[in-house]
Amino acid sequence: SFRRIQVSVSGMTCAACSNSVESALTSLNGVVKASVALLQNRADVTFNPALVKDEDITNAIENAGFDAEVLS
Ligand code: 9UX
Repeated sequence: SFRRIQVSVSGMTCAACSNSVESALTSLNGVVKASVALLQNRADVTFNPALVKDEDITNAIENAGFDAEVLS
């Protein structure tokens, strides 16, 4: 079954920021859904845990230029 996590994302200041985080997450093979809420500083990510680890999610966000911490 898929795993769904909430990630705290800091450093996003505009809609282009949240769009780029969303694109970075969606482009990971194994991520089935990613939605980023700019005002809440949150990413909601659903993925196949056989293909993606939590750390891959935070690395992708950090590589896009933001700080990330898994909340749940
Ligand atoms: Mo606009 Mo968001 O330059 O960093 S993409 S503030």
